[in-house]
Amino acid sequence: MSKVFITCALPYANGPCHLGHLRSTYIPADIYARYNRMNDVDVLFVCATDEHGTPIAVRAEQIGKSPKEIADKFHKMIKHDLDSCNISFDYFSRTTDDLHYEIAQNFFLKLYEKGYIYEKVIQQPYCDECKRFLPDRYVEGICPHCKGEGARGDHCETCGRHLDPIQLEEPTCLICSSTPEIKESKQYFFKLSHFESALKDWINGNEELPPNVKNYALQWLKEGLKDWILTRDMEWGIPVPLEDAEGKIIYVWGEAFLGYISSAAQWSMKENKPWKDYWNDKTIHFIGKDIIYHHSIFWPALLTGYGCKLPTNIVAGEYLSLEGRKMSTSKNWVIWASEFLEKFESDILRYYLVINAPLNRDTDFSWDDFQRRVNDELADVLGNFLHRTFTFTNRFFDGKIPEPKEMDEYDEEFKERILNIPNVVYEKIEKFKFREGLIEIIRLAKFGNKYFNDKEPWKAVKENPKEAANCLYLCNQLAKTLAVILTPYIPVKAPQIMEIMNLDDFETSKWENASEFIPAGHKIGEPIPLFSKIDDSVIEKEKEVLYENLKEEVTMKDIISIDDFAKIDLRIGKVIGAERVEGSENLLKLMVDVSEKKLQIVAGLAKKYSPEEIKDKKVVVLANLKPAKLFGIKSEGMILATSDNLSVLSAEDAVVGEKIK
Ligand code: B3M
Ligand code: ZN
Repeated sequence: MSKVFITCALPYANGPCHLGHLRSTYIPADIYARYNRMNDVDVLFVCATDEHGTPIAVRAEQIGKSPKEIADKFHKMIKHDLDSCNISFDYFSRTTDDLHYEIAQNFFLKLYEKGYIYEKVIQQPYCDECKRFLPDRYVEGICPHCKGEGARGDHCETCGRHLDPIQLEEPTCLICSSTPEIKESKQYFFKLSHFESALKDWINGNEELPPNVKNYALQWLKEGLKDWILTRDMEWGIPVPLEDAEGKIIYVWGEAFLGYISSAAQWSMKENKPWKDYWNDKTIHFIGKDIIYHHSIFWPALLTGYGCKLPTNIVAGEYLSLEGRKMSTSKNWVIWASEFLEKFESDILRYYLVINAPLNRDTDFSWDDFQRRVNDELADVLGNFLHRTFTFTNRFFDGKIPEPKEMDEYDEEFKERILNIPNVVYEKIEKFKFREGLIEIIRLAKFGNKYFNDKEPWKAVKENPKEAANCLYLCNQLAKTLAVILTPYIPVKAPQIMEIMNLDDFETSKWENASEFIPAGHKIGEPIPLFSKIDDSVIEKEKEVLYENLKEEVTMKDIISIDDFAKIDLRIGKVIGAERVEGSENLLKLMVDVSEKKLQIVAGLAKKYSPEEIKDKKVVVLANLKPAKLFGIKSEGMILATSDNLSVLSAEDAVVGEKIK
């Protein structure tokens, strides 16, 4: 039995899944996994949440939680999203798992021992306030290339370029907003440049790589490869397993790939089967197009350095826009998987996201188009064909598949197409052309409807019973064939078709049995409605809710979410020093102890309190305010007080440093 190792890009554990993720990566991979299982291929299908990296660390710091707490929350949500869409992983792990740490560290060590990782002292932004280096997203500034604002230490969203943090103009620390200095720090680099020609050979020699992956990879290779910095000075991550590397962790992209392996290794322990056999037979990575670079260049180079077989193929799904606009989670221009799947069945989502466009093309989700396809194709074509076939069989043949007799040419043509369709679809899926396979299926269902209409079995049953029998015989065969080959696409509905037909699991689960004809006389059950139409009012409502988000962008300023509130770090602080600000009637310069740190705060309270009066008071402090200068004096927080009376909020029996929630 041949084997295949199938992976999906590991979702970052800092947000739930939206339809774009499902479309580009998870649904195609799941179709491929299910299809292989039905073809007697031994499948190992794994994934995990990617739980390190600065986005999670920064977010954690901003809302006063630990990165692990955030990862826990989103791991659960993501798992739920993928389960609701019936993504049939054999194992779904996490990169914070102990085994993952071990595997990633060993991988790093082996590359180091082989000389593919070397040390180099480089210049990095350092925040003197926070007392730490500022990797990746910890620093923000102006992009040196396109002058876009809000560029991060590793990447500019405006022009899409990869950046070195010290290139940023007007850099600021994302946590305390002060201006970082440049300091030297030792880091570890991966000799990516060394693998340039090996990668060229691999990419050029790999016939199977889809054009989008191949073209991008070749373009980058043409530009020449630079060595990759593989470590960071930060806490959240996998420690570099070397003696003099304290405080350094492996860069998230230097260990996330190993999640494919560690998830498989977990599965191996559970099932007591070696995952390596799968890897060595055939390995397919399903990813989104934004990480083609990582998978076609960086990962194969790491694997080559380590001495491991390279993946067989990389399948990259392109972007999904929403109602013609780029999806944006920050602008809430997005449809979350969980919200969608609460209202609509997962199979119709799978159907729509596959039939909508080929995987290697950007495409758009629109509510109207979704409704049209569900109503016209699933309900009117497929659903209708199945329903009339089953209803007529019950009404005129006592629920038994009739005996065929002397088929005419039309019957023979139809029969031929039924016998052929599994091969047609097989060839498409083999080439990752999932949409094309599905189109062929719908085309044949359409033909089935036409055949049914032309044969008019409701008339024929009285006038020419043989013709009616042939018609229903063949229509039932098609119904069964469709059920089998639709299983990878719509894994909930397809078995329901089988159930109606009283066909057991054996028949359903094997592709090769897809067009094995059911014997005449087999009794089927009563039909149940499988695909219902979506009402206009449902779509109108969805559009209304979605388009509200565009308005909210302008009007929502006054309303904050609980997450926004959680960003506000309110604490009890004790005023330990107070003096008037010279030249100002309003301002007091205070030193406030919030236990972890002492904040210098310039407060407009001088008209109400003298320095002596406010000293030793326990007050409520906003402790994570962006520092600013007032009267030329740095102010690092805010004391809460009423706006007219200037009465300071105090809590004398609270503990200094206590958080307010
Ligand atoms: N966590 C998600 C992304 O960039 C990233 C994938 C890792 S795959 C090893 O889409
Ligand atoms: Zn830029």
